[in-house]
Amino acid sequence: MTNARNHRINGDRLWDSLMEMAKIGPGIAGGNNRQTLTDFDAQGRALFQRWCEAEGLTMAVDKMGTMFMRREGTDPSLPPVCIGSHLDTQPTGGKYDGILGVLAGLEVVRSLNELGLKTRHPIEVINWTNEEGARFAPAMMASGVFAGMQSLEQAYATADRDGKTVESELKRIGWMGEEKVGDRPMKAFFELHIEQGPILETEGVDIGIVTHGQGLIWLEITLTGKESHTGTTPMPMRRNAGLGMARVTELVEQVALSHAPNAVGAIGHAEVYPCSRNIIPGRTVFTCDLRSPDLAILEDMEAKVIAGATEIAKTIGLEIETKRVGGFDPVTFDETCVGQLRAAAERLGYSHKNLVSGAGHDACWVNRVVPTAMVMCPCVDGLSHNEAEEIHPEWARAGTDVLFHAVLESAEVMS
Ligand code: HGY
Ligand code: MN
Ligand code: MN
Repeated sequence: MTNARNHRINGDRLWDSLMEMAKIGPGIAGGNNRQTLTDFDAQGRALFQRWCEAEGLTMAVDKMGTMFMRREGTDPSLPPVCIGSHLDTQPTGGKYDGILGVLAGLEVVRSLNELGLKTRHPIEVINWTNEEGARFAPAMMASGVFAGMQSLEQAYATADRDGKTVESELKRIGWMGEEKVGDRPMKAFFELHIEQGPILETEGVDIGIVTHGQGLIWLEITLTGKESHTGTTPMPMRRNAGLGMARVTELVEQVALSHAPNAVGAIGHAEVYPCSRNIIPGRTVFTCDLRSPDLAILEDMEAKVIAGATEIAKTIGLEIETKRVGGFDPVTFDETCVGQLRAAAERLGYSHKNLVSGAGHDACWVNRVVPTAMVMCPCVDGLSHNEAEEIHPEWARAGTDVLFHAVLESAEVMS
């Protein structure tokens, strides 16, 4: 390790960039609504591209629109050390979920340039398309195609509620690249992300070293009953798909609690048809979000929800259809990369603890094809996927410092 031990990133510059990016795709309550492949997403991409090119980076874009912003190393034949996350947000998202990880990568490059440091390996800062999966399921879509978890054709054909497809929207905003997805060599991938949970803040710890990520299943259920008048249809004659959804919502809660504390479950996406005040819902479509760090528990939860929902449908006289629309097994991150992050936190004097990520991240998929690890910083009240999501500047600075030093190590900084 060279004397780079004293180098620090510029936390004020990072914070200014976060606030600048937050102006694009404003939400209605102080957060962001910069959903993937919208015009706001395109504006955010263009700003990120301008900032990177001002630092001398060159851009490559693959067929899923993922952006690879490259800083050459002294030996261009070596695979790059990559840093990244996502600039797309939830419809009622915060200013930091994903964005911190991308702009922290840019800050690492800005600091390298400012300090005049060279690295043997190239460095690439990545903005993965459609991490959130809110507009187009599943989540972590582009990194999933990159890791071979779904085909480009499947991703391209995915449509949003208005019937617009990933392919048509990528073309429309002008971000469909030429490069085959998954072709790019990488030495390692590091992602900085807010914790999106309460542990670090509650325990007063600066840094989370993410050793594992919990697994996820998105189980979409369609219940079909019969639309009829809410006033005239006698109760015993009703086939109420809305009632079915309500009972499955409670079922998911009970199944998750039966595996406490290593399981969580909820239904966040729900569509009621025809959604008229005086028509009994004939059809409901909703997604059960089931998670656990333990694969056996995850699969048991799915089985219990399917069995229970089938029973509920039978009792009410509904037809039921279930299908997985997303998911990934629990993740164990790469020991070498995890060690580099931990050593960086120690060298920099930041308190740190091991964490299991509760949320899914692009790193969870990339880890299947590239040595990968994550570092986390606290967030206020552990709140995320809410426009009130907040972090403190010093948390962003600490996380980016740790990322910076792990990258200096992995990319072999020259003295
Ligand atoms: O769903 C997740 O865990 C991530 O925020 N996309
Ligand atoms: Mn995220
Ligand atoms: Mn998110």
